[in-house]
Amino acid sequence: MFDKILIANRGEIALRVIRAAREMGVQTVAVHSTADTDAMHVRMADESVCVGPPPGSDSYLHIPSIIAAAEVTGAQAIHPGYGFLSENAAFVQIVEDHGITFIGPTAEHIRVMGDKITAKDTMKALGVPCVPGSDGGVPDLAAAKKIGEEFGYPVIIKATAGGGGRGMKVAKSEKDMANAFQTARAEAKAAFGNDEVYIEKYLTTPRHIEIQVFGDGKGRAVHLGERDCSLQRRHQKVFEEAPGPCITAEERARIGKICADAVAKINYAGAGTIEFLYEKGEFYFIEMNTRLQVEHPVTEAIFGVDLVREQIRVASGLPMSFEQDDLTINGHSIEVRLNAEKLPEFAPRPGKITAFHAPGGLGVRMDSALYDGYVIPPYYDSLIGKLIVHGRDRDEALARLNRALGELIIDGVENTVPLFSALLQEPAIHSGDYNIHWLEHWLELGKLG
Ligand code: MV4
Repeated sequence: MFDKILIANRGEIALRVIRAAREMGVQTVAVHSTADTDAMHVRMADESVCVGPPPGSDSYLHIPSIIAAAEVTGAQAIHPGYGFLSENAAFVQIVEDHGITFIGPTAEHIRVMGDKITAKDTMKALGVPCVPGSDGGVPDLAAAKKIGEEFGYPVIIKATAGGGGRGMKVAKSEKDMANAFQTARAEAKAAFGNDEVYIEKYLTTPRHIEIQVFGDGKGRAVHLGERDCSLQRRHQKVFEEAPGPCITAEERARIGKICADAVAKINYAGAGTIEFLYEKGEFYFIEMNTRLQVEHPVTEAIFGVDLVREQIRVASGLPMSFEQDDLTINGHSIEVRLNAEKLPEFAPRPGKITAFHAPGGLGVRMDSALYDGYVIPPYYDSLIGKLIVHGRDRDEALARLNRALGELIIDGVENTVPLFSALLQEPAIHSGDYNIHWLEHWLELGKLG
């Protein structure tokens, strides 16, 4: 096991990693920008290093400073959290070249899954069901129209270098194709410096279901069921749950085994998430995320495992502490994302927290780096915390969420708490009958004003 690791991140996820490391007897090094001198992750780590000025590109994303911080503190490994450098294959390569262990998959696995066509080809070859569409890149408009005819409209044009919803265009019919195709290409070129696109049949009302996988890097892997993350706004998840309200035990076992077998076959190491669209009882692979995800706690809650502890174990060469047969689901868990944003526009609102009180009690977990008097800087993501509840069943989890939101106090900055209070009044939330478009429709109806 490592003696000391560095956490190349901030906020709640830095705390999350520090907590796991401390329980394992592993020393921690925080890095921080000059805007984060008073941040909780700096206080909670055993040591800290200032890595640069406030903008992420000059600090949390500045590879030479992060490597230097690991070298001067003698950290043997780096945990990237999510975002920032977590899916940067070049960073992983540099870390390893300096004799430091990256707590996560190999640079090659990150590279393969970062290119969305290569990711899909790889998954398809491994037996994972994919959305029907072009085999690889679509070179020109004529080829695009051929795909539209072959698979039938609507189709969606996606950037190979994209992901997470960036650089996508829907063509409803052949009339739309010229415009959609050229726009998708131009936007891909501008955003990623790569205009390669691929085309898929557009699924109109799917749910977003993602499978948590975990590999030891030596050919063993397990799955930890699914999360339903269909409640999103502009590709930002706001409410996530596990298990999925619409997924049966048989479906879970089947798609879970397909995913675990796939990542076992490629010797995948650590935590990964295989994203699917789910419609009419079928799963369609869209992307794989090669990192720990924001919403990992709902999986931890129902399986009773510590995914960060497992990441650190596997990175240090130890085996995972469970096998597939050890993993059984207990109850239901829901996470809501607390963002410092003004509703109904979701406009970022940095500023000073004048009062903070975290809810507690049975089945309540609050992952947040907030404290009384903390000043949220304007430079980073607006996520200020995650409230995770766990109940014996979905109804109990929803009741517990309602109760915990009532106890929570975040004064001084506008935040997304009122969104969840309003959602808890909605029959569709209680029945679980929603898809990826439900939240945006609901917001358009002016439910938040
Ligand atoms: C799709 C789709 C419909 N059909 N692909 C958006 C994020 C990116 N990971 C993939 N996305 C989608 N891909 C096909 N073939 C609809 C979406 C999509 C979506 C997916 C998950 C969650 C929310 C979404 C919101 C709009 C569109």
